[in-house]
Amino acid sequence: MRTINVALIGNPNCGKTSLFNIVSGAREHVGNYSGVTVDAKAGSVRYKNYRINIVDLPGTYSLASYSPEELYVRQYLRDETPDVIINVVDGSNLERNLYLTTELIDMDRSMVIALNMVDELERAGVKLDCKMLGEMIGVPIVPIAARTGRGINELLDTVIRVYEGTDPAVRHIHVNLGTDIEHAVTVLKDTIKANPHVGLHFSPRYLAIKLLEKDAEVEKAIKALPSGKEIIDLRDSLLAGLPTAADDINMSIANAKYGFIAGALAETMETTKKEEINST
Ligand code: GDP
Ligand code: K
Ligand code: MG
Repeated sequence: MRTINVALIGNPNCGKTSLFNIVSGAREHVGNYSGVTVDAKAGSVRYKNYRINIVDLPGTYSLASYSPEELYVRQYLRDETPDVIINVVDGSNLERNLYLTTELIDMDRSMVIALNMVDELERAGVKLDCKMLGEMIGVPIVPIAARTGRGINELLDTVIRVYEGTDPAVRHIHVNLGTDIEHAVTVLKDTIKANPHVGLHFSPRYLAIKLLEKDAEVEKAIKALPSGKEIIDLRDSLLAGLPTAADDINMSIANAKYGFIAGALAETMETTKKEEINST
């Protein structure tokens, strides 16, 4: 039997633990995230010809290095390199949840989106074309309701297809960050790629974006490498050459990502019961 190591990644309260419990048969606490314990719970399930090991990671809104949860998840992705990420998103709060997705896309990892709480979407009269949205962002999207177990087999089937490299929705895309920033990302990315000391845990594009965002942890790691200081100097001169003030670049990157999400949702999401929602 082959083994697939899967990590659940998503915002707090998107239903990761509910999904973990229903897949692995565990009975971990479900509810509002306390934000106190930062750890991972591991479980396992036999499905078809596979043993699927599954890890429930702390909830996080982004993969910056500001909170202990963010650092923990990022460290996990660096050190444990799961075969497939299940990015759990709360379907009733897509715009916000998909921000983390754009950061995972930067990382270029094997990934499936579990679009959770479809029951709530349906109750609100929201129609989402998961297939089209998945094709637009290059990640297969499976609608689920973790609380009831709806869609779980389809989710596991998709994990297997992504692992085996046979899912038709998988495609590597770039969220376009605008001409100026894209130019800086490309120059920095190529320099990172050319440095043989940079490890392969994270994609060069992800590292380039994090350096432009002045991510303290990534900066420290790159600086410690042979010729790493040259990469940081290049980053500084690229930032100085941008029309955007260095302090505003994080905002520009975030805006570009939110713009991408809004555009994708505008084409794939439809609210059919507007009146009803407004009158309740
Ligand atoms: P986590 O913080 O990501 O681990 O999320 P939890 O699994 O603890 O779930 C957060 C809340 O969402 C709990 O109240 C769950 O009962 C609820 N929840 C989880 N899955 C679903 C679902 O499919 N539908 C609905 N309506 N609620 C859900
Ligand atoms: K809820
Ligand atoms: Mg949880």
